[in-house]
Amino acid sequence: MGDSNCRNTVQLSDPQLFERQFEKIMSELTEQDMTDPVLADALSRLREILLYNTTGGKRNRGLSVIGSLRELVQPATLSCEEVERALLVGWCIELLQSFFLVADDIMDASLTRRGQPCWYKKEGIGLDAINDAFLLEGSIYRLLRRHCRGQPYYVHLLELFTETSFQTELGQALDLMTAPPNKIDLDRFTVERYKAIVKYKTAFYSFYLPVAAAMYMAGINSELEHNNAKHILLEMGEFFQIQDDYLDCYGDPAVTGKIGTDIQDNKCSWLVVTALRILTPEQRSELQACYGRSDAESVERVKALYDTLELPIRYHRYEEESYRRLQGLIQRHAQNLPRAVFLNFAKKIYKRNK
Ligand code: GPP
Ligand code: MG
Ligand code: MG
Ligand code: MG
Repeated sequence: MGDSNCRNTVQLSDPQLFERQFEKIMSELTEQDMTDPVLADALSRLREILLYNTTGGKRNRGLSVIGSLRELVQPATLSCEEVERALLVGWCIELLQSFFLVADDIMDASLTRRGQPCWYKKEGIGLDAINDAFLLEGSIYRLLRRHCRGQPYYVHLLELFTETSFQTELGQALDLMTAPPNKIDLDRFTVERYKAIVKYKTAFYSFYLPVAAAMYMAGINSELEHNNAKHILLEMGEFFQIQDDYLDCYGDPAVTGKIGTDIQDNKCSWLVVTALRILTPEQRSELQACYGRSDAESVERVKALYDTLELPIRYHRYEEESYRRLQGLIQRHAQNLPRAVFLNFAKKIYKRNK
């Protein structure tokens, strides 16, 4: 990606540099990589897919690669090329996220994402979006190959991306199997099942992946160090998904950019798992009658029950507790790793509303 970008932009912040890289990444993927003229239509489709699905997010995952690397090595010792590669690996995580979201929205029958219609909901797209998701995934490995092939950590990154994808797909399988349409069985929604779903479908790719990528880029390969980091990051990931579940029902779609579907989809959400631990037999029958149904009245009755059970108050209490527990974990497990790697991440997610 040339050092001219680097020389002229030393004063720019990481987020600004990150955004600037997007155009170049698009042109690499859609103009430079594949030059056979018969592919022109497919490549312009890829451009559209990238523009629609890889923009408009919070960028927490993507930016945390460079953010973590700056804590793991002396920032002054990082060359322009190393900074660019960390931003690029950050974009690969954003692409992985777009790949998952395009597919997840089809599976969850969602309507909006990042404040616009889900990609599969767009006129003329429909289930062709499945192939579009594959293109987003494939783009990751083209970029890694082009930019990181000569680096000592290349194989580590490849294994990390493929392993993390597999873990996420297993998590998604658990999520879907625990929420079969039209088969309401509240006994399925246990705390153990909940924890397994969120660890695999969210925590590995959203939290461990970006920090582990930065660790490999900094030459930190030891299994012990990776396990220490994983311990803290998976806990953070669990809390992040609990927030996502809370916001699915209580978030403002104008802020989150998505309309919740968990109640209609019969999902094993933190809200239903928490409700099940405290409700009376009468309230349980009410839940049994209304959960996993798509009519507005049933959804409203479930929400009314959540309100009666004071789930927002319980959630905020849980958030405080979780923050304290995490601080303890960071003190105990971040022995050789700078605590700032984890604290920066924690700062971004606690008390979020989107
Ligand atoms: C979040 O679940 C998990 C993912 C987006 C991973 C999907 C994995 C695949 C292999 C496709 P969610 O459905 O609660 O997210 P959201 O609320 O953003 O739809
Ligand atoms: Mg979803
Ligand atoms: Mg989902
Ligand atoms: Mg959700």
